[in-house]
Amino acid sequence: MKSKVFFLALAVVLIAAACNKTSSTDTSSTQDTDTVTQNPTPTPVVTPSPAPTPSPSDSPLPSPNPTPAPTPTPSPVIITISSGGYSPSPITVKTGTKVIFQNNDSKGHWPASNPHPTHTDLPGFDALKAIPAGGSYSYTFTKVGTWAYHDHLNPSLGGKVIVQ
Ligand SMILES: [Cu+2]
Repeated sequence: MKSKVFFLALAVVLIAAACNKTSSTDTSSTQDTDTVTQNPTPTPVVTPSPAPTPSPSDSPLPSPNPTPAPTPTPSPVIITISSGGYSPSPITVKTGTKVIFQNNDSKGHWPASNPHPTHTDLPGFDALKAIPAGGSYSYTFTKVGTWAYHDHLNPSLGGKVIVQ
């Protein structure tokens, strides 16, 4: 460390000394030019201004808020099916929520969108077959609305999912 600092200081001193030498010689040479009073060149300095590149940062701009709304995927919701029906109901969920219909009954159940028997209110919301005892069917609600459903095997049972 100390030797480095020493050499740095030495270099500075040497450079300073060199500058002094050249500057002293310069003063003598500039005096010579004084005698040449002719001025034959009428300043042809046109200055071509070679800087026509106006801000190359126009095209980039690649980040105009590329992340619009984090929208954290909501956690799944479980609706249990028993001999008494579907519970809880009605239930309110956020868009994109996966609803799992868990059949805890000893018989099969078939949740499907209203109306019975066409199931056309919310196409796709239809187990398409009976969920066996202990089985489950899941549907992800992506459409805002109030979606009534029924048990296709026992249309008096059913419920309602409110998607916000
Ligand atoms: Cu039906």
